[in-house]
Amino acid sequence: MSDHYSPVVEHLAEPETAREEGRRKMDWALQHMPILTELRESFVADQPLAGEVIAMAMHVEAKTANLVELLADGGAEVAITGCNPLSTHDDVSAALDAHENITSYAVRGVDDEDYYDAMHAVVAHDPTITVDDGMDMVKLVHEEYPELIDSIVGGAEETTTGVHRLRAMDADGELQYPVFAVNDTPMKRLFDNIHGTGESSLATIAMTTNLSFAGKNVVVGGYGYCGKGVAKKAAGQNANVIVTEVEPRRALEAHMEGYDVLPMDEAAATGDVFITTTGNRDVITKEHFEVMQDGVLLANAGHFDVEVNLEDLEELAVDQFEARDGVEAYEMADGRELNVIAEGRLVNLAAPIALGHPVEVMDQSFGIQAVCVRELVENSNDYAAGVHDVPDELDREVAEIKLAAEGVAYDSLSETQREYMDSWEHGT
Ligand code: RBV
Repeated sequence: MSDHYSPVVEHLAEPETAREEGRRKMDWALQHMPILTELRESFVADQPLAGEVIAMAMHVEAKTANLVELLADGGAEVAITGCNPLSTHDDVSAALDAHENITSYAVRGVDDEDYYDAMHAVVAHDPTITVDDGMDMVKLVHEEYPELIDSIVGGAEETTTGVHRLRAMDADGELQYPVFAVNDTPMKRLFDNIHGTGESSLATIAMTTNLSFAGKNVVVGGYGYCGKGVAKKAAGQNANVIVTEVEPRRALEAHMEGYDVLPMDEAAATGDVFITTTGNRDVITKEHFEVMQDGVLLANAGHFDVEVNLEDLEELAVDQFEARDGVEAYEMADGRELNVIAEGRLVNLAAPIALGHPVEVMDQSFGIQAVCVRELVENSNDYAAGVHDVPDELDREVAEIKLAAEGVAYDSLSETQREYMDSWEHGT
């Protein structure tokens, strides 16, 4: 047991039972995480993170917990809290906190004050490394604990929105330590963002509402990696997919994929289900709510809860009630009811029954996280302050572990082929 103050244990009626349940969830996930399992062997043997203190703000559930334990078993002291007030699983948080080198401050459903108190409590451990999903920890350190920056070797960022914010911070000359853009690696983005977001968002909406996508008009806001996944999987469940976009090439890509592409002003009137994935604010606002059909479902799969403008919706509503667990119905003056899932927070993690992305894809994302943290410690002098792409050999290392675990064999280039590819002199 760790002797640090951990609010999750105080919060639980039966901490011991919760710890056991949290551990059971972690064990199940780990059986399907061959990358973390393989990395664990070398992390335990080599202790690459000995002496490091890692501050994390991530979705505290079973898969993340296995990453946290891997980092701790690699020699680090880890302090963690949530990166969304609704995504924490308290039993997992308690199980993690029982590890002697881990303190978990994450508690589900906390108010803003407790949420930020937990962030401060994590930073009070004097981190040498930060691991974020959304950049909150980097922001807090820079704004309120600049004295820590000199001893921080670097950070790693999980998600599109976090990388976007970090690049903006870097462009302003404000980012004062190196941070790896984990999100932007092939091993993360082509799997987690596409398959993970697509599958878990749709599964969560289906389970939360007990409704089908078949034959419905599903409006996908944004055709980035996440939007592509949501559109593809919705089409696979026999929905008629409508995409909205602001970027001409992405709009064209969606069109050529066979989806309807419409401005949100038009899509609003025909959609049955709306899923936003843009990373921007005000994707669905007052004028859209005014023309929507009775009974629509509104969900957000972007990192922050600003895509569906709930203030506008509250202003229009004459009544509001919980229609089901995780579904809030807003009644309009003309009698229409618009249903918001999981308070407009990222639906695949914040709905009451949400489990986050499937285990297999998180194994990949967290495998990249782990090798990035190792890289920061081993080669810290190679990285100046700023956002860094993850070295390709690290991404390949993780891909190779995964392919071996899946029993997938693949070819390699012969010397002649390699020479051919490297040469500009060959022609007709
Ligand atoms: N994500 N985490 C989970 N731990 O279950 N599911 C999704 C989990 C991450 C995903 O990598 C994405 O980039 C981020 O959550 C958005 O906050």
